[in-house]
Amino acid sequence: MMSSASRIVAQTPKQFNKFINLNTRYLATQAAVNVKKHEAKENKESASFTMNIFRGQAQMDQVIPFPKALSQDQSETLQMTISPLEKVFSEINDPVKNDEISDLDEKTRQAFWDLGAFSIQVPEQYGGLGFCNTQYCRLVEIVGSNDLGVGIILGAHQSIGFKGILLYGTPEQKQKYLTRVSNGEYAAFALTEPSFGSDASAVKCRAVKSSDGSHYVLNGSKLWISNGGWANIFTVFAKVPMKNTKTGEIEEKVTAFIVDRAFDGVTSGPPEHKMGIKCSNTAAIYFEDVKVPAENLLGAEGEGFKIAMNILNNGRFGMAAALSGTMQRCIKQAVEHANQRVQFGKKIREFGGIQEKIARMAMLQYVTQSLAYMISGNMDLGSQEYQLEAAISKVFASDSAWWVCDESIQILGGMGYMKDAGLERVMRDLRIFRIFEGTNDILRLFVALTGIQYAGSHLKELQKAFKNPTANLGLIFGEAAKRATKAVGLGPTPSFANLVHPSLAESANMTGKSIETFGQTVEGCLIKYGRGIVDEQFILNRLAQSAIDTYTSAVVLSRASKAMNEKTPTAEHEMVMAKTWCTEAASRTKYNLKVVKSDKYLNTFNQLRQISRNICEAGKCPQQTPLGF
Ligand code: MYA
Repeated sequence: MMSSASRIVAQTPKQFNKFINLNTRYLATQAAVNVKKHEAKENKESASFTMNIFRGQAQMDQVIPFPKALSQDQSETLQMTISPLEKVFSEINDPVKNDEISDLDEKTRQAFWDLGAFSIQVPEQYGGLGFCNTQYCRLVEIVGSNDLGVGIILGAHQSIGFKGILLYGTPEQKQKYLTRVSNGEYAAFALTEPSFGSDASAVKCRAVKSSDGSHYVLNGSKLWISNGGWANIFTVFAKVPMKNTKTGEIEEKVTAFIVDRAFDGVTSGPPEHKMGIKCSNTAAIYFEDVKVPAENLLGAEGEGFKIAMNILNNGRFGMAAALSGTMQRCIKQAVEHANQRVQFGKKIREFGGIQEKIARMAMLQYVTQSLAYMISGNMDLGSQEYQLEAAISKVFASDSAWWVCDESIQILGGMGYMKDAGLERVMRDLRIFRIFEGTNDILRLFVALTGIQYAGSHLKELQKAFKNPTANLGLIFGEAAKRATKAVGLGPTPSFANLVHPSLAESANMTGKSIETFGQTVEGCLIKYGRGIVDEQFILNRLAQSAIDTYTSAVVLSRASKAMNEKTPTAEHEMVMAKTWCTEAASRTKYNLKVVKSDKYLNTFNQLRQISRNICEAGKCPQQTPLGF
């Protein structure tokens, strides 16, 4: 189908001028978005599926085929590790006790250390298991199905605590610290401060280099640090004053350090009292004139923000893995109940209301698990471009697990509400997952804005041509017109039906249609809002939701196709789940993309803004009861 822009190009001179005006305006707004805070990035092709849907393109390299990341050897090693881990959970770890005492007793801690569960991805030369992301994913899924509190202790340690050393450490730093974090010493990631949570560049902790360059003097405090009270080794982010080589001015730039509790001036506060994940330790950390040796700089001065973001990106799929396990556990409990509970003369599994719940819970778990293995597999195969997908996996998993746990409780009814059922603990544990490691709200905006920025960067070259249309008429008529339509997603409807199992071709076509509409809608939003799109959170959230629905559809199509092609015992079941997911995701996307273009709905957004302002100004719900007092 021809797009509106390409139809204009093909028609009259008047319409051609309209095309130029439209695109000049569009390109100007694109440029404005690109320089939101930073210079426009290079016009670089991304291998990320999610990035490319913002241009209306289906880039399938990192989606189909489903990544096969493990060698025979790795599979066998993994299988040998699974049963000892399950044994510790069934015989030693007691989630109820952990929750009650808000701690993990010494015997249980030691059992996890002995297994190597604290250093799953540390190379063997430093005392770890040397596992890849996919192997880690499988183990974490088991952790998540047993005890999320333990998951946080393990995750805060290795997913973020020492991950910076693994990714950015010098050989000396690795030798010195990875051996310690694999051998009984806890690590923690210290980013959040009393004055910020989401706004990670607003770091106030400060480190000033000594005049002889031998060390930095670190001051400041960090808040809500998981493992904070137990850790000996911290990855700390602090601002360092440094000279801008271009302007000569002194600027404060976020920088990463490895800080040892043994350094004078490092202290931590008492454990926080939390709603859930109680056995994990959360505490404030204080740094008072701490002398951090220069060799403990992690990466280069001023690179700390990127390092922090990349550590978080690198570990986020772990949350999807853990929560896939949690959902499995909740579903199992709900199904056991539905299979035996009789009401109104029938097992409750026979009722449509229960069937819909179970089916939806199962699909959410299937999608989450697919995301975890898709992302970890791609990472193992060398992908460097997974930050949007990782953010999506975290948002999707934590929203889904919350809903699945809630519905499990609903299926159990009154029994589900009782402490003995164990689901209320899981629910309390789960609540934080939508908040930490980047709130879901912030990560949705991150997905939308990063995608928009990427789509915009592709029009730089064309923008130059439009600055001098006479001289570049050929370019505009020829290549540029083609690129303009393609770059913004206005080419023919992207199709990848040929890449999936024939039984899923129709679903792939639906997803392709979503990608086309998505690219067009992103373009339309940019034309309309220009740089102001960064402040249109009602719209950005709907774009993010559409990106999530579209990416998850592609991922399950890939996984179910693999199952169908390999004729696995559950292939038909997976195929039905994938089809159902794609149909519903495509109609949500159609709706969400319609909403952001419709005056009626935009007016509703204004009304919502107004309602919120009224409440905030009153500081409460301002209306009286209908009784008038
Ligand atoms: S740890 C604390 C977690 N905290 C956060 O996650 C902070 C959230 N905030 C942010 O992520 C950022 O501040 C946001 C951007 C996204 C808001 N990847 O101008 P900008 C680049 C790559 O947009 P800002 C915890 O909770 C961007 O492209 N690059 O920045 C413990 C730009 O680059 P350029 C990124 O508006 C929980 C530049 O940075 C990313 O200031 C314990 C500036 O961008 C990114 N993500 O903010 C969990 N973001 O200059 C335990 C930005 O080139 C683990 N950029 O254009 C549990 C695990 C599960 C269990 C495991 C069991 C074993």
